[in-house]
Amino acid sequence: MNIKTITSTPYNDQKPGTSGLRKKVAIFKKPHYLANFVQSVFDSLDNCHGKSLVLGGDGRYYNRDALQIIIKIAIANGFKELIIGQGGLLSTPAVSHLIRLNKAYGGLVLSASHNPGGETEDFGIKYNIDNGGPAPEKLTDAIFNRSLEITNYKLAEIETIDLDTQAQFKIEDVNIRIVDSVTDYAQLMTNLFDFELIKHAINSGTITLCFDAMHAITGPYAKRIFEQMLGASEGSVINGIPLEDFGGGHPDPNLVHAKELATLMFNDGAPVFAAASDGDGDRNMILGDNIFVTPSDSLAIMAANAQHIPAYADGISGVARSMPTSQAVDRVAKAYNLPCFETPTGWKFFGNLLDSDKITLCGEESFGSSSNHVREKDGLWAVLFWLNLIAKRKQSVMEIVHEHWKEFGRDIYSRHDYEAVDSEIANKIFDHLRELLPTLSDKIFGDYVVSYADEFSYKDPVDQSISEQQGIRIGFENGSRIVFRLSGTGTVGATLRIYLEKFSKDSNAHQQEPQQALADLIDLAEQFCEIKQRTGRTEATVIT
Ligand code: VG1
Ligand code: CO
Repeated sequence: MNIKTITSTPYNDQKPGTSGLRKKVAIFKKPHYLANFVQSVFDSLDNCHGKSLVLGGDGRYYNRDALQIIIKIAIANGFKELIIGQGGLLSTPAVSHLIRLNKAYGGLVLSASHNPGGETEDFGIKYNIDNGGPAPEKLTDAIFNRSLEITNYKLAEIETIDLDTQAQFKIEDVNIRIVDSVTDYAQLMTNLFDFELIKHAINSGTITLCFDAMHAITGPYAKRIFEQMLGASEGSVINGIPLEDFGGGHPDPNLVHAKELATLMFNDGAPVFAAASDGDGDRNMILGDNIFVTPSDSLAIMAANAQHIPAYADGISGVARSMPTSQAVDRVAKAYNLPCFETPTGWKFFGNLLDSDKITLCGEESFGSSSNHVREKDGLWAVLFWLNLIAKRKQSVMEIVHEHWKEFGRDIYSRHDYEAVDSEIANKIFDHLRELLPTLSDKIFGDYVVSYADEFSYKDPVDQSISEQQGIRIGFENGSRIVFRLSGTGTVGATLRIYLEKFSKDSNAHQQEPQQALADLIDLAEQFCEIKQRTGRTEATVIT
C-alpha cells in the first residue's frame, strides 16, 4: 500500500478543552485541519506500530467523512487493527468499553457531545488511552504542542471503507473490524445489573418508562436494552433515531433542552420513570413522576444505595465528584466511612482514581455519573442503576429521593450558565474575582459568613500531577457554596458557569423550589462577578 506524506502548516487553535477538541464544522473542514490534529495525536503517543485502535462517533454531521480520513491516517501510522462501530457509530462509554474489552491501545471518539450538530454547528474529536478513559492533561498538552509545529501527516492510499456492513477484512496486513455498536456494551450492562428483576418490574407494570434519546447516539442502545432486552413497550424510547443534526435540537439532557420529556413527567399520566441522554451517550437526566433528580443528588443516592446493585453489592472502595458538583455525595461518604475525592471538572481526572481502585463511583453536576466498569461517564448505566434500584426498593423515584434528603439533608443546587459571552469580558470577570478573593475572608453577607475563598487547584493523589486554575470557590460557614468557572467545551466566545449550593437539614425546607431557595445566593454570586453590569445581560442563558 502506498503511504503519502502530505505537507501541511500548523493551526494555533487545536488545544483540547475539558473533553477533546471542539470547533464549528467549518473549522474542522479547513484544509488539513482534522488530519493535522489526528497526526499530532499519533505523534504524541509512544508507538502506534502494530497496535489496535477503536473508532466511532455520535453520528453527527461530518462523522462519516472524518472517519474515512482518520482510517487512512491511522493505517499510515502503523496501526495493525481498527475496530470501528457499524455506521461509524459508537457512544462514548461504548468506545471506552471496547478499548478495555479488546485491550486496544486507544480510541478516537468523534463527538461534540451535548453541543448541537449539523453543517453550521459543532464537531469534535477526543483521544482515549488504553484504560478506556480520556487522555490525561499531560497527553493533551503534548498533542497541542505537537499541533503547533506539525509540518506534514501520513496518509494511506486506500479505497473508501464500507462502514455500514458488519465485517472483518484485511487491507494488506491491517485488520479492519466493523462491529455492531451495541452488543458488547449491552452485554456489559447485563453483567452489572439484575436484568431479570428489572424485566419483571416492567412486565408487571410496576415500572413504566420513557427514555428520550434526543435523536442522538443512545437511540439504538436504548431500543435494544429497554425495549428488546427488558421488555419495555415499543415506543418507550422516543427520538430514537440518530440524526446528523439531532433533529435541530441541543442533545443536552436537562429540563430546558429535553422539554418534551419534562412536560410529560410534570403532568398527569406520567410514567414511573423517565430519562434522557446526550449527543454521545455519556450524560443522563433522571426523572420520576413529578420529580427531577439533580445529578449531584443522583450520585449521592447511588453511593448510598450501591449495595442494592449486583455489581456493587460487595461494597464500593470510595467516591469522587468534580469540584462544582454538590457536596451531597460527601455526606454519604462520611456516613459510610468511604474515601471521597474532589477533582477538577472533566472525566479525565477520575481515571487514576478508578485505575488504582481508590473509588468505584464518581460523578459530575453536569448530568454525568459512572463507575469502574468503564473510564467514561455513562448515561445508560445511570439509567439502569436507577431502574434496578426502583425495582429492588419497590419505591418511586420521589420516595427514594425524599427519604435520602430526610436521612442526609438536602443540598439545594442549581447552575446558571451565561453562554457566548465576549471572551475579553469573561477574562476581566475572572481577573476581578481573583482580586476579590483575598478581601472576602470572614466577611458577612446577610446569613452568609465566608469561610474560604480560593481558586481550586488539584494534586492528583496517584501521579502527583498538578492542575491549577480549576474554578473559583467561595464557601460559607453554613455549608453553602458559590463556584465560578469558564467552560472548556463551548465553541462560541466564553461560557460563564455559576454553580450555587445551599445545604438544609430541615425537611420542611426540602420541598422548596431551588431558584427561590437559592435566591439570596444567586444575588450574592451576581454581585461578586458583576456579570450583569459587565455584559448587559439580564438573565442566564440556561438554568439547570
Ligand atoms: C462540561 C461539563 C463537564 C463535563 C464536560 C464534558 O464541561 O461542565 O462537567 O465533563 O462538559 O461533558 P465545561 O468545561 O463546558 O464546563 V460531555 O457530555 O460534553 O463529554
Ligand atoms: Co457527552
